[in-house]
Amino acid sequence: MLGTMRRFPKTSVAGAGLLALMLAGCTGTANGGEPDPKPSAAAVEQSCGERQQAISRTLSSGAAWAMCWSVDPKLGMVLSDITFVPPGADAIPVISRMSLAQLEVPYDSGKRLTSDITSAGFGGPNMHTITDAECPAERLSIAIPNVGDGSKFGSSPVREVLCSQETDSALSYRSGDLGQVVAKRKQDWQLSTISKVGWYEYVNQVTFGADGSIRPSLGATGDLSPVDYSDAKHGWPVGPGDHDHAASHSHNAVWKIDWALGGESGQKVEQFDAKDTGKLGTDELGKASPIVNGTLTPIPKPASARWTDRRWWRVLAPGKVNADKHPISYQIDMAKTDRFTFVDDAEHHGSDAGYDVAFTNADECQVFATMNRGRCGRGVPEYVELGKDQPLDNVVTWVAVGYHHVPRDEDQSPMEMHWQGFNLLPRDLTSRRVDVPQERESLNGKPEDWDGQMPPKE
Ligand SMILES: [Cu+2]
Repeated sequence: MLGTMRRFPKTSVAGAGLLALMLAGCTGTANGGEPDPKPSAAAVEQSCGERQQAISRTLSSGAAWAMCWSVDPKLGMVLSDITFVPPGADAIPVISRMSLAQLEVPYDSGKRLTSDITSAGFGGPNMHTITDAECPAERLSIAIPNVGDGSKFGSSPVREVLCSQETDSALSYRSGDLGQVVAKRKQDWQLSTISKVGWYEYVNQVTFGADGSIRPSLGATGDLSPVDYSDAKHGWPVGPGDHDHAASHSHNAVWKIDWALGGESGQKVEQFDAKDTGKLGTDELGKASPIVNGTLTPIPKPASARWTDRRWWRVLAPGKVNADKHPISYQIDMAKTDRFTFVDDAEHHGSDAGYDVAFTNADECQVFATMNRGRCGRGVPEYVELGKDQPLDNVVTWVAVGYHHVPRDEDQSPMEMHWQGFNLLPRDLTSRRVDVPQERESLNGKPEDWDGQMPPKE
């Protein structure tokens, strides 16, 4: 299944060079040209730094993912130099580094607040060894220091902590037009670790799709806090009768994504909105449907933003285009979120300091979403404020996703896993889907002659 093995250094310069090669020569492969029913991406093995390990996987589309993984005492699983390789094309650097950046858990009773990344940490002893029971797939080992980063005290036993699993991910496409059904299922590649903080056990997972999509997500299981019981207004009865109200609480998470699209810098950010005007159309087909106006608004400097219906953002590399001459980009799609403002942000910047996404320029000192140390700012609102006069160039995206957990009887015991996360979707990374079936080789844009079924006339 694997093609030729290629190595390239992790420097962005080399990555950008390969990307340029891909863009110059991609028209004959992934983006139209010679029919290749089962294209296979060249396997790329990343050259990773100290305390990092290279991993890669070729999926059902023939595309491959390659990256380095490591475990930070506080951040837990860190993925870096994430590269996507469409079948038959060269590697596209996508993300320099991504991880969780904070998890704050405020209880509705007002009696408990934890900042699980900065106070406890997802790495070190809190990152638990996994077995066949949690991960009946490939389990990868790495040295996990018992104390801090292991450089001064304690030992660093090598333990199996990373679950690397390919999963069936349902239907990729089906189309019965043009006289022949083409259909294909797809695979995902899931990387996950388990960290125990207090009574909760968190699954920190990133899912890489065969289509180039990336889904960071956080799952919570374990047990309800045995010391956080409240009343009907602030909890839910989980024992017999109207007693034992387990306190409701929020799992408020922020992820940090440092982009590598088109190289380390030269990236831009745009916000898409589609406004329903409520007015009916007036074209030759008649007044069929309300006009919805789509707009792209540049976000030129560090800023935070709120999500609303039909809104998404994208990070693009204006200097790098696909074979259709569209700039390559990734779309940030918010999924379900219980919007929040970190308690730490509210205390320092007021109750309206919350955000769903924020965009800043990369700064190695800006590690955590709150409780950050150093002169670069305490948290995301300060990063935005401090950098607001510098044009966005080496873009970092902070994505906030909250989950308000009202306990239920089924949470005992153990608690059924609940999930929160968001999606990163390739937008024009390639000029067409990465695995065009042979039957659709000639289709890119508005068909000149469409032999298939047309929609019924009203
Ligand atoms: Cu919970």
